[in-house]
Amino acid sequence: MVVRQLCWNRFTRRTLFYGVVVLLILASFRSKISPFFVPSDKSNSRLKAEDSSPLTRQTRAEAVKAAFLHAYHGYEDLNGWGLTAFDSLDTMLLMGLKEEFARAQEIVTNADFSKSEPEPIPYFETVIRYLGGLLSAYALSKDKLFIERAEDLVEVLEPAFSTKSGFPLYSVDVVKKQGIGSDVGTLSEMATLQLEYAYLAKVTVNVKYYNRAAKVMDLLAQAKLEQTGGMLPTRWDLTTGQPVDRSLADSAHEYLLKFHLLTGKTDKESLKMYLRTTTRIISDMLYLSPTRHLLYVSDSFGSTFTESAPPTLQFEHLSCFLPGLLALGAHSLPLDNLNSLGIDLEELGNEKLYGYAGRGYKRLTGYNLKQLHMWAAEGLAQTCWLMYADQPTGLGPEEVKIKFASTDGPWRDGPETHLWVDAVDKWKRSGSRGVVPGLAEKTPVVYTPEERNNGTGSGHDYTLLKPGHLLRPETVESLYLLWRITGDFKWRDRGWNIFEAIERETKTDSGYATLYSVETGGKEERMPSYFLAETLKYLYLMFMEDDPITPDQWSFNTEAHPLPVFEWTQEEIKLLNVTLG
Ligand code: DMJ
Repeated sequence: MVVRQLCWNRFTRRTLFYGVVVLLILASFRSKISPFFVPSDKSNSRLKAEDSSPLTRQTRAEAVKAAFLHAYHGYEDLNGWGLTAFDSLDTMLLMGLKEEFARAQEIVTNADFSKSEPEPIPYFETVIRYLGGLLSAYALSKDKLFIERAEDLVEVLEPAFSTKSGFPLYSVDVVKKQGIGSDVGTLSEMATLQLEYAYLAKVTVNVKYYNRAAKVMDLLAQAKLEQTGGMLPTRWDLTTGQPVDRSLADSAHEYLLKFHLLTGKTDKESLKMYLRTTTRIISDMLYLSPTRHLLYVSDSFGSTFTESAPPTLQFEHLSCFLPGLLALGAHSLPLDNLNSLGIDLEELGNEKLYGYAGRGYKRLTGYNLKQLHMWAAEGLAQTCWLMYADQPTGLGPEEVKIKFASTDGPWRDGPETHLWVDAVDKWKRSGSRGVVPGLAEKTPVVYTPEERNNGTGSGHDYTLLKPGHLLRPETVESLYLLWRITGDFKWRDRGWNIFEAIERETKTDSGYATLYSVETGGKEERMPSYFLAETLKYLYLMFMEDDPITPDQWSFNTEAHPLPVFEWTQEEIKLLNVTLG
């Protein structure tokens, strides 16, 4: 899993004739459809003139809002501080839910961060949910209460930084004021704080907060990554600040791009790290399934540093943030002209240093990188959506295992290669005819109960490893971003189908419930706060009339709390000692 430990897709084409007709139609009302819709390149332009009517969109947005209200009465808590209220603040502001917001403000005002139940509190979850929620509420309301409480919270979290390296520990005992955790940290849990601390530093002009974010970025930039070809691995030594394994799973990767975007594209190191990560993913971790040719992302056994490392074939729901992230990068960065930023991809991947992985960097220089990233984003997003559409419930499983025709490869560079980039190379060499590998439109295959029971169904080239559905946001997050970035209505329609399935399959008298199985249903008594903070927010923004959260002006933290893009002023650069890479 290239999981965000917590994952991107799109493209096709039409004839020039249809393209022109559709674009003319779109041009007449595009500001209403997608305020920052940018016509994509031609491979990306299968735009359907099948937009739902404004009335339908409005009805859909209202339906999502009603779901939010219903869910808000079901409640999950963490730390005993009212997690759902904190995590839901900005969704309420975006939905215009004044009464609920006022009540949640009370909870924020009265929360006592010096006590918690249970003890100790997880650092990462507290940052992305509570701190992210407070900061986003401030950005949208300008109510200083949220900044005051954010500072109170950050103070309570300080003991997490009692490490030699400057990476935080796993958790904090807020009563004893002690950081708690093992000497080995997990990437996402120790390197997903940079957006929140940088924005807090911007608003308060407090160097302490800026240093926390900058230190983590510096540590990542200085890590010795020869063994992983420039990619950040999962487990790190919290004393030395260096990686201790080669496994490539994780999603603190998301913050590499988003930190660069949040800080007005001024930090070059984060951009370079993002380019290394995505080059490694695209060159070595994207595969095609054997029969339907679904594009998926998978970790490798051991290290992908060597040519022979086969993929684990595991594909997780958590990885489905990747198509959205790739699309966002392709939309926001001059990937087709990195020279304009003084960046040379081949140099970034120095073959001498990175060995086999270095060759991947060289290989990608032969492509229009913006286009390649968008292809990857589209193909992956289609697979993420199919994982939903293939199931009788219409909801996606937590994890699948992709089937493989032969267990011993070849995984790459052979005639039967399953590595996506090999297939794209071959397609390109043969004149780029037809659809890009992994991007052909797929039809969902839903097995009948008999086929499931007798194991006679055919068409799915995967089996369910973890069949539950956890109301997670990653797939709708990517569908939302693909819709906003490409303007292709199919992504939004797919989002609506998912919302309908949520309503049909998971609604309870008091909220919404996770499912034991996407095949047979069966509700568990659990409704995670991210369902309100993320899943319903992305769905709502997809349908609301004028989505104010434009990707050029806002950056979502990993819990979908939007923070406004900013640039450091000269004075702040001096006061905070900001280094602009
Ligand atoms: C959320 O808390 C965040 O999206 C996090 O980054 C990953 N896990 C959950 C949702 O699946």
